[in-house]
Amino acid sequence: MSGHELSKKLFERAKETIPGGVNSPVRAFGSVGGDPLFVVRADGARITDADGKEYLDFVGSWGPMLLGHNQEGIRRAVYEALKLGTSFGAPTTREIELAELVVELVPSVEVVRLVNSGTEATMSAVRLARAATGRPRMVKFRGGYHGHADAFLVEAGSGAATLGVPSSPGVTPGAAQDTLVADYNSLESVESLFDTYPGEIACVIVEPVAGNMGCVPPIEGFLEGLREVCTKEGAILIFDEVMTGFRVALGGAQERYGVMPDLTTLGKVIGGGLPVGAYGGREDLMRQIAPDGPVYQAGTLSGNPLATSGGIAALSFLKETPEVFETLEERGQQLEAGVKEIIKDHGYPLSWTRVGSMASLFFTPDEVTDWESAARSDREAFKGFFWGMLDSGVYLAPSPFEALFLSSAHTQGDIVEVLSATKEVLRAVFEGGTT
Ligand code: KE4
Repeated sequence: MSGHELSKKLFERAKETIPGGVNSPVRAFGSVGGDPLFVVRADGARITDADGKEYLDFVGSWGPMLLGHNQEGIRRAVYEALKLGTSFGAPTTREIELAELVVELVPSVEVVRLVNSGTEATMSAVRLARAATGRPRMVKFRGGYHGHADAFLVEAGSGAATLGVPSSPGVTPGAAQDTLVADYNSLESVESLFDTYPGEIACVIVEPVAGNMGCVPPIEGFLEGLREVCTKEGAILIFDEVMTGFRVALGGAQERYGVMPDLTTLGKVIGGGLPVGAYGGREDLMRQIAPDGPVYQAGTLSGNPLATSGGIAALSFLKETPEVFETLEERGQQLEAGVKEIIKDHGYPLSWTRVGSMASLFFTPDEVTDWESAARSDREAFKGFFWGMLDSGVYLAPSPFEALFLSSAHTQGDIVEVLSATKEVLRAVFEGGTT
């Protein structure tokens, strides 16, 4: 942890005026201790901190940086947009272009509304589902994270799980009472809720690949089962693809697994690093959103010309260069093979999951299929691993309940580098070796 003096000073200063010194809790290194790094620039697969140290980055801004940092096409597009102004509060052609790209690329989306974050997308999608069905209740999954709207902060994942206080103060019983919690990968737990609350459940919202309890893939038949039970029960199936969208396939998890939700929420990659979220899906549902219909949702900066220029550049690049996904898969396979070899050769109590370019190393030997199994992770061992990797120049998410993200900017050499560091650091963590 030595050598981060300037970050330390900046953190002390930040804490004077910002809660916890950060604008999003998971950045505060709460579950790994120590002070967060202040990042001053990023290029490709690397970030540079305030003390001038460079790191191989596997956080990727928590998902948006699928093409690596400071990607030329995105940079140029935003620069050109900047010359024309920053926000008009009026319709712009870029909003049409981005909406048309989303409709073209995401199989189930017929109509889409742009917003500013994943949270806005998910809260709006649930409001729409409740309006369209006239039902009050929502089903989410233990360890699932869908942003910080009140109704979601019930046994949430990501930062909420990291903080160990999944149900946040300030969320009133009224806001939480209509949130029902099932277990990820357990169709039975979902069916039981529908049996208990017949005719009351408006929607099921699911991360089709869970990424906020670590990366937890759907087991065979889980997504298909959710589709069937929602269709049978007349409930809306919402795929929260804020993390998986445009990442696990060009068309997201719904393309990868061939299961079509009624509504999809998007974020992260859709903005190319600029603040863009979106929700969309069946036209008969989306036409109920104001001003077409009565379901109100709005936003001063929604569809912002700078943000949409970043998103258009990112999605256009992916559309025109689909081989990027082959590169991402190759890197993922290279990393996976190396990690699995280390685990096998040394018998470490670890398990590994991966879907495309999102993955997790869990500090538990048991297979992770849901929150309960993820929560068995050895937090102290993870903490030692995190700091050992950071001291080795590798920047991982500062939480055992986050995914690691590969980008198309990560080279084969970068994967060799991170595997070498992983081997040394795990030896130190589990065998007391020196790193
Ligand atoms: P935002 O409001 O943070 O843009 O999106 C919320 C959200 C919704 N749905 C899913 C599946 C998500 O992963 C997220 C946000 N993910 C976290 C990382 N696990 C964001 C990082 C943070 O909170 O700072």
